[in-house]
Amino acid sequence: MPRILTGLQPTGLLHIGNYFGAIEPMVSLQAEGNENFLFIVDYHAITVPQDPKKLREHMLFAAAVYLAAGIDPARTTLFQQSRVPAHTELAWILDCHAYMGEMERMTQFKDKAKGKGESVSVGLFVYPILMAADILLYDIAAVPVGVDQKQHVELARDLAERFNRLYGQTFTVPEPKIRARGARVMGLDDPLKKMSKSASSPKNYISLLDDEETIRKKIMSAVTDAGTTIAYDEARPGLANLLTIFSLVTQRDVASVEADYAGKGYADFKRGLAEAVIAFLRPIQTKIREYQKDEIELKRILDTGALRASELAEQKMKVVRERIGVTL
Ligand code: ATP
Ligand code: LTN
Repeated sequence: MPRILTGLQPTGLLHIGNYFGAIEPMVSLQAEGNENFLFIVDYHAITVPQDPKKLREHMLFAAAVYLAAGIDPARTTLFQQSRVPAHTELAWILDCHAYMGEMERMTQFKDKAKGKGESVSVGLFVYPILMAADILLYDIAAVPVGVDQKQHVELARDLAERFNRLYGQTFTVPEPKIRARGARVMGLDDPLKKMSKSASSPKNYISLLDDEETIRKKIMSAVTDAGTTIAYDEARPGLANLLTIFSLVTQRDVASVEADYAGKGYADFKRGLAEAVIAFLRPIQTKIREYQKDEIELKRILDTGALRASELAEQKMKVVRERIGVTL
């Protein structure tokens, strides 16, 4: 059975880009009889300053969101990264096999370090190596991620191949799995950049928890171009993004959405989109709240996941320790 894994950072905010880029693909892959792993990357989150109390809350929120989205703990090992110490142990071993040159090419680090000067953490720099460890521990075939994470999965492939060459076959070489539509939902206020929770304005994104009025306001003020027809065109990135979102939330083809709005203008289209997004999010929001009420159950699910992940990770670490020569 092919193994699939992805991780998301525990932040208090998850947006529809995260949902369509990473969460929903995990839910559909679960239905195809794969062996799924979904984990909350708390040790990645601390590469930037975190308030400990909030981090804890965000972790439980993340777990509630995954369950609300349809992750079934019986079919997906759902766990917290820090509960499986093998992640950081393997990361150290991989640190010693990664090159400064290849790390300096990581575009996300360059983006995130911008403006931080000397005070950027070393953790942020080696972040992609911890991610490689996350993946390589479990013999993962495919990693569903948004486009922005493709370079990191490629680093994991390079490190796996390097290690296998040096020490003999140890790691499965993973493939990034990037969906055709939804892997790069763009910002509502700037359709040339991806929707991002660290955007300077909340108008950039639709949070999974936004209320109806907020969703309407954000969509009505989304940036579009001067054209008048509702037709998908890459040269009109604002409209193309809104059409993509419409199609994602309604599970309809872009062409059929266009057909509904033939002869109509932006105002009608945006109103329709806002209602479609609201209808899509409503049941998810209700479920998130329900799961959030039962902290004990959330913790129980994460405990079970950690136990299963630890067993597999420890088996792999035994081989790795032997291969590098530290086992007596
Ligand atoms: P930030 O933009 O602040 O770095 P983020 O929104 O990218 O944060 P992450 O925790 O880094 O959040 O990403 C979680 C997952 O969501 C990753 O798989 C990522 O590729 C995916 N993702 C993030 N933004 C988008 C987007 N706009 N469209 C599609 N997928 C996305
Ligand atoms: N770097 C990813 C989160 C992440 C991840 C992983 C994704 C950490 N470890 C392993 C897939 C597989 C991010 O920022 N979204």
